[in-house]
Amino acid sequence: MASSSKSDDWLSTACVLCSLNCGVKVQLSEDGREIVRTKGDAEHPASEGYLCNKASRLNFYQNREDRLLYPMRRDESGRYAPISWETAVSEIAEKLRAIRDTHGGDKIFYYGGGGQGNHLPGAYARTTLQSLGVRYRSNALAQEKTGEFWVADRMFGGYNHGDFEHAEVIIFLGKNPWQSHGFHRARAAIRAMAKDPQRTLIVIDPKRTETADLADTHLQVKPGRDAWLLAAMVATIVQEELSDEAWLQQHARGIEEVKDVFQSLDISDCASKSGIDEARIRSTARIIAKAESVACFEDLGVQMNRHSTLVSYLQRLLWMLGGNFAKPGTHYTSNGLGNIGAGKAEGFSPVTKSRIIAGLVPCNVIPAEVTSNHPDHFRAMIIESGNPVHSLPESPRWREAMRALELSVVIDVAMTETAREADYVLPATTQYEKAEATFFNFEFPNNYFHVRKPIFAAPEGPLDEAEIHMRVSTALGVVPEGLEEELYGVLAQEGRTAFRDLVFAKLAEDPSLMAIAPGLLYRTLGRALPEGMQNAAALWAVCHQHAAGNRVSLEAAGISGDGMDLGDNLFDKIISSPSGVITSSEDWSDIWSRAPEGQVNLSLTDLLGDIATLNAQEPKETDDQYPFVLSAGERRSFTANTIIRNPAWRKKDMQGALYINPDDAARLNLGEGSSARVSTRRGSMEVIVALNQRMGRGHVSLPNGMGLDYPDQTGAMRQTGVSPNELTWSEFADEYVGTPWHKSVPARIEAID
Ligand SMILES: Nc1nc2c(c(=O)[nH]1)N[C@H]1C(S)=C(S)[C@@H](COP(=O)(O)OP(=O)(O)OC[C@H]3O[C@@H](n4cnc5c(=O)[nH]c(N)nc54)[C@H](O)[C@@H]3O)O[C@H]1N2
Ligand SMILES: Nc1nc2c(c(=O)[nH]1)N[C@H]1C(S)=C(S)[C@@H](COP(=O)(O)OP(=O)(O)OC[C@H]3O[C@@H](n4cnc5c(=O)[nH]c(N)nc54)[C@H](O)[C@@H]3O)O[C@H]1N2
Ligand code: SF4
Ligand SMILES: [Mo]
Repeated sequence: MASSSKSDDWLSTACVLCSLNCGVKVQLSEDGREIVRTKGDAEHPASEGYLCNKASRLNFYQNREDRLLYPMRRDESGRYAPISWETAVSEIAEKLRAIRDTHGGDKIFYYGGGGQGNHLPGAYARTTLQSLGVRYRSNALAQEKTGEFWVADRMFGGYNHGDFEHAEVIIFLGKNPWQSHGFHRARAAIRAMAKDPQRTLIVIDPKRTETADLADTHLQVKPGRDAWLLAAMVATIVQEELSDEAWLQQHARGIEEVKDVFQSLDISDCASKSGIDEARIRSTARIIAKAESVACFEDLGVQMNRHSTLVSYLQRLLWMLGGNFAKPGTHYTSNGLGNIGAGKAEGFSPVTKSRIIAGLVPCNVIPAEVTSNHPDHFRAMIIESGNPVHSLPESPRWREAMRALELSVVIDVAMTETAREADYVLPATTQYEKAEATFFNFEFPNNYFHVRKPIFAAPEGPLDEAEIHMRVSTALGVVPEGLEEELYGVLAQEGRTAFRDLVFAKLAEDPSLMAIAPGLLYRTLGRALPEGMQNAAALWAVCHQHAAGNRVSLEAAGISGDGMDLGDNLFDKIISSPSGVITSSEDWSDIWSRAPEGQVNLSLTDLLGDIATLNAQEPKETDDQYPFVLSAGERRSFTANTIIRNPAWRKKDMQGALYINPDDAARLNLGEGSSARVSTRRGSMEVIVALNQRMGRGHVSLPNGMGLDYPDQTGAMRQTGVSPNELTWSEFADEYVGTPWHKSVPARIEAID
């Protein structure tokens, strides 16, 4: 890394290593090619200057030996060779058209929509997808959050978040925010919770995490047994009559059905199955029931685990019985641009008939939707900003599915594990070479949006995803000739209002143009935006859509305008605010307008039916052959999915060790740094062992995002650590939404001499 900086200029951007996208200020090297200094951006409305340890390593994302610079095509021998954009686009369009014409556009599957920092490609992909009549799509949300989205949507009419900063009782359920964040300024906020004697921090996790170290109560549940623990807590509140009846009468419906089920639950049976003492469960439930305010965060420890959708429901009942919704310090649904987390169930996938939530096919069934002989199986796949061969369950089966496709196209910045199985690989500009943004904004009462300017010029070769999609659509013949020039001409000569009138008139005349609208905006409005901001053009449409239904919250945030000027003013405000801007200001009472019929719906009958069976179920995660529970894919201080591939970015845990309790290790003759074999029903991998007192006996963990190839000094590919999904399998998943049970995989550990 170069050491001298270009100047004293601090450029505003955002960290792209987790969903929070904290505001970052960076200084570049004199040649303008490297990030040499980073600091938190105090002007950012949500992160307010905060950064975690990872942001200082962002240069490893931008500057990489494995950067894709040319479109690549796989030849018969399996090797990849560079081809021109013209060849790539025309061949891909030709093949897509043939599949659509012979089998239908619904046989072309899209996996993408953005990773942790880039959701604009998701908007531009519509240009290709709607041109082809693509119907089915998915992304990583459908292997973690769809169960939670679905439950939240049925109960509250939207995805809910907690007001952790102001809650009296904070619950982290299968969540280690010390390492994984998930809400803004997490480490600072957790420290403040721990220090304040008026507040109670409860952590539910089989592992003694860094977050648990700071907790008042750590419930070390047996891995995979959260359903029993939570059911026992809810039953305590019901049976001891601790719920807030007056509030529930006013704001909720279905309480009687809920009480009926929990009234007859055997709490001591649930307690013994969960591994937590009944008296402790009862006393913790009383603290939660009696608190002025409670906020809870569930994450992968339960979402990628047994009973995951049920647990998403149970934890909500736990705090709902105390009325912890739509009040400061409790939970809310937020109002943001875009609508990530709108978890409606919308039909089923064509082959396996799996439930589609939020428009996303469950990730675990995608390979089966490809390799089947069913007439409706997927025949082509476009994958963008995702690395599913590595990140989804059962990598071997994914590789097989990729090779079974008639056409596979990957759009990425690097030659990933997924790219290496594709027919064509198209190089995209990085998130620091184009204007970018995410829709992961869940703040309340003030919500914000942040568009970042690029900080680097793109090298020759890679293109913005918007340009790629527009070229493919043009080759598909769906872009009317002359339209782009006509629109741009009006914009350049007559200005934005005339442009807007013309755009909406054209759309009214021919609604099929909606399909290519994002790409057209990129090519027209984008060209007229301030330098570097072209990729933000699609947001203009998003702003108009948002403005149409949110005048009050926009005006309260200081954004106004007559009629349709409101959308333009919102857009202009966003693109001229380098550190982000508040786009919504609401009151707690506004939350009720989003709730179904103005009330919370407590009674989800399918899940209540499951609760009634908990006493009859005998949980058993392990057996003689696989006696350990493996948590496959833990967040650690230097993991960030597969966003950075160079192993040198890590300052600790370079190999991504298997964490194991020292007593277990001794029994297996394993010492610090020794090699072991981890085997599951699906596969077997060699790992390096690290003794770790935080792990309970019988519980081991492997980090997330490891096992990536990266060239060493000689250019030879080297793999660091192991990829957890060589060990997982597709069917080991939630019955409602297919979220995989990665956090309780039965495993065997053996020493290697
Ligand atoms: N450093 C870092 N931060 C990240 C990421 C990253 O890769 N690295 N990725 C981001 C992404 S995409 C996500 S989705 C989030 C995920 O963030 P988290 O969900 O917090 O991350 P994990 O470490 O996967 O799992 C959380 C906890 O679940 C616990 N757990 C395991 N089994 C059980 C169980 O049976 N019951 C309970 N109650 N807990 C259990 C684990 O011990 C662990 O402490 O992190 C985000 N932040
Ligand atoms: N066993 C196990 N598996 C897991 C998990 C686990 O806990 N255990 N965690 C899961 C979770 S929660 C998640 S969210 C997923 C994440 O898995 P994925 O959704 O596959 O996401 P990333 O690893 O973030 O991959 C993002 C891809 O985008 C590429 N990229 C970066 N910038 C750009 C850009 O500007 N344009 C384009 N086109 N591409 C870009 C990166 O190179 C990378 O290939 O992993 C999941 N997999
Ligand atoms: S919490 Fe850390 S990794 Fe996440 S965006 Fe902020 S600085 Fe980046
Ligand atoms: Mo995730």
